[in-house]
Amino acid sequence: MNFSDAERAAMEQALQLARRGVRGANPLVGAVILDPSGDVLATGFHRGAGTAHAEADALASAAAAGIDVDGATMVVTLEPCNHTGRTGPCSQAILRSGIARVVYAAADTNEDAAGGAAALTAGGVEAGGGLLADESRKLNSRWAAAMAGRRPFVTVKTAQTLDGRTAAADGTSQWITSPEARADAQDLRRRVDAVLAGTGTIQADNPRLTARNPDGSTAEKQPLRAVMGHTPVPAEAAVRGTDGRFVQIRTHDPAVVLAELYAHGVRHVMVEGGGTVAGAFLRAGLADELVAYTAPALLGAGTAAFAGLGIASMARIQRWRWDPAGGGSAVPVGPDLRLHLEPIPF
Ligand code: AOF
Ligand code: ZN
Repeated sequence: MNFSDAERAAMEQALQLARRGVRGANPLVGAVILDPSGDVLATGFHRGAGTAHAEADALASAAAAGIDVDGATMVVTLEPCNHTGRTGPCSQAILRSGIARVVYAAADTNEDAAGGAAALTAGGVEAGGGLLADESRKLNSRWAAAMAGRRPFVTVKTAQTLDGRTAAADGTSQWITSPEARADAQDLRRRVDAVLAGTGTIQADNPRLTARNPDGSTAEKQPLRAVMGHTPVPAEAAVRGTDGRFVQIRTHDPAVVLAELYAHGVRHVMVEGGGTVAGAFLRAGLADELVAYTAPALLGAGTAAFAGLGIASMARIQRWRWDPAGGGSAVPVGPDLRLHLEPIPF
């Protein structure tokens, strides 16, 4: 398929829009609708798992503005999906809309969602991909790796002092970060499918691992609460809860944990502690992003946030880089900083 200059410019714009979404179980996707002369009619982007897809968002904003998209072109950074997941298939929404042509960047490699381009073509819409495909793939490389590996996307989250401690030497850890930072972390819990901790954290802190609303009430959507490790979780442990959304996976191998969670339908897991479990995911190369709430406070001793990583020599140091997408690389939250990092592929 040949692409016009207007479509190329629209794809650049769609990639910028995509970056406004929140990283996680879903790819970052942006969409721009052009009229036949190449003028922008409407734009949209995907805000994160569970919300409207970019195409549906763009169609909705056109409809809200009373704009007719009959005969228009949809420029989108990912092949439109063809499945009913948390929302309906974009391929069908586009067919219903009267859009005449769809230009996308990268193909959708999620086997559940694939087939959108073929469905559009079969429905009489001209559809073709490959425009700025590398840029789109780069934006979603970690999502694509999780998809290809049939495993959940992994966010490792810590709440630490400036010197990387998650608890003092006597075991106390409440509270290193501010109420604002803790509320922000609850926002993450409400977005993921599962929250994971090790048996050591369960014994030390007896956490609930539930998602709470800003007012402290229990959130409507609860993540699966998962514990990894061999030590049995006591019958009275808070993490067991009463809703049946609890699993203990008796292994120390992050890959086994992810396979098990994927089989439970989990597509995004947040690893929340402690240092042994976080370190194990980093060592295995199975951490897709790092969210480190960092308080301007020092302990000089105590539990290290990534103790399990245990690298002894500079030659083997694990370097990360700032991730500007998904809410910014360093964002003040109350008196603390939320640092957002991505792994450098090795
Ligand atoms: C699109 N446009 O903006 C996105 C797509 O659970 P769901 O319903 O949100 O579906 C998630 C899958 O849909 C995701 O894994 C990917 O294959 C596709 N994401 N597709 O057409 C979008 N975010
Ligand atoms: Zn879709």
